[in-house]
Amino acid sequence: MIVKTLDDVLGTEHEVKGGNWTSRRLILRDAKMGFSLHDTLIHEGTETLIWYKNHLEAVYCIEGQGEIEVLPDGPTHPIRAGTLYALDGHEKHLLRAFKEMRMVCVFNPPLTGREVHDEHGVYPAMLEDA
Ligand code: 9YT
Repeated sequence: MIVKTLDDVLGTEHEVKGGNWTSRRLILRDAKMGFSLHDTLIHEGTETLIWYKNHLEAVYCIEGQGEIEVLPDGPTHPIRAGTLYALDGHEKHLLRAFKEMRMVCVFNPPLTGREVHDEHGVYPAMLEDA
């Protein structure tokens, strides 16, 4: 059984800063749960291009306000506390935060822990074996 708190992650290598966001990675691939789980802050006033072509991601907003625009033609969905979106089609998207958003993010396959987006908004398939 795994028990930890956000404080256990803050200030460690599993608090990953991605420019527009800070991802506090609570459960990672090495936990062998089949998913990773992150408590992520999307910083206010930012717009981030994201394309998880190698991963499925579900995102549940628990604080803040923003929107997600599916590329290339929309739609655009508002996001506020209580909104869930799940990228079950590997949708390329723009994520905008009007007020800092706090998101609970789940990835399948799980992240190894160190991933940041490349210039296309993509995470590599499996960084730790690279
Ligand atoms: C919502 C989203 O995809 N934000 C980017 C960071 C990512 N969720 C992560 O690595 O925690």
